[in-house]
Amino acid sequence: MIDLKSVNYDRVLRRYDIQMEARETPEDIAAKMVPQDPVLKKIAEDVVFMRYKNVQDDVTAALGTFSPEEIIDKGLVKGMDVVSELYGRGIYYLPHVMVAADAMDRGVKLCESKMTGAREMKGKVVMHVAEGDPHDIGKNIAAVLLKSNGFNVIDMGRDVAVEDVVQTVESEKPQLVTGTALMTTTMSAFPKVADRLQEKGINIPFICAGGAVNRAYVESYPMGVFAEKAAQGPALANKAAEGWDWRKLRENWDKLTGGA
Ligand code: B12
Repeated sequence: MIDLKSVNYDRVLRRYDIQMEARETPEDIAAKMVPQDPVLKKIAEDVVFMRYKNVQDDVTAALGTFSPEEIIDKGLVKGMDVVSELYGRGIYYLPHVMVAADAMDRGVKLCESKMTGAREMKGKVVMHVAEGDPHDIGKNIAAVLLKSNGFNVIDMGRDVAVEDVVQTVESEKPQLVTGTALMTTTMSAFPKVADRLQEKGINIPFICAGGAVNRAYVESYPMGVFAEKAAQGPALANKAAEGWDWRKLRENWDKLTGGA
């Protein structure tokens, strides 16, 4: 029997960091995660603190110094990373997340309109979010980066049925297909898509991303090539357009993506 009078509760609380977490405010957490550069920091904070009215002006000001791709990757996405952390800790709730996502979306759209990337099409990509999954923020960012890098993107949106993905790949004949899944209940759609495509004799790389999946899972079914960040998309897509198959992309994954 434990003698409860002899337990030092301060030590228990300290050990699990409960006291510290309870005291941390969104501002404290954001300060540790947002970029150091003052211009990018302001943009990340616009997303974290849902200042959607400021995003337009702050992104416009940043466009003088940073490329649209940098503003997305090092400012807007960093802000959304903080929002994810706050939501995960139960400090933010779904309404916060939705307003923050709207702020990010405004910034992404403005960046997209300023992108001057190569307009000559390198290849075609079919993108989707897994069946049953509504989380399309990351897929939308990846789509913007692929478009700005000269890919013709067929964006099927979110919650896309396995058979619809297969039919679209069959009719559009892309060099690459991508899937995003943030929920453990939806990631099992990926091996189904891969199996159905293989049954039809289609063997193109299938880039799979989103918080629910990791490299080991994605490489456990044919055609799967993992991506951790939207910014890794163009490097993988460039090679797929050059004719690399999914096995070669997997072998050279660290080199192409900078590891993860
Ligand atoms: C935003 C959000 C929502 C929004 C989604 C809005 C939208 N339009 O996307 C809303 C409010 C709608 C929502 C709803 C729900 N959500 Co939610 N949500 C989130 C949250 C907070 C952030 C996700 C996000 O956008 N992250 C930022 C983006 C940028 O990240 P990302 O998509 O992963 O993309 C990155 C990479 O994966 C990659 N990437 C993605 N796609 C692609 C594609 C290519 C080609 C490439 C190269 C790269 C790439 O690039 C991006 C970074 O550079 C997460 C928490 C978390 N920690 O992730 C929960 C989370 C995903 N949600 C969760 C849940 C459970 C739900 C709900 C079921 C909640 C509920 N009880 O109702 C509902 C869904 C109901 C339904 N079935 O319809 C869980 C999933 C748990 C699980 N493991 O299954 C999470 C993890 C929260 C949690 N900790 O419990 N959610």
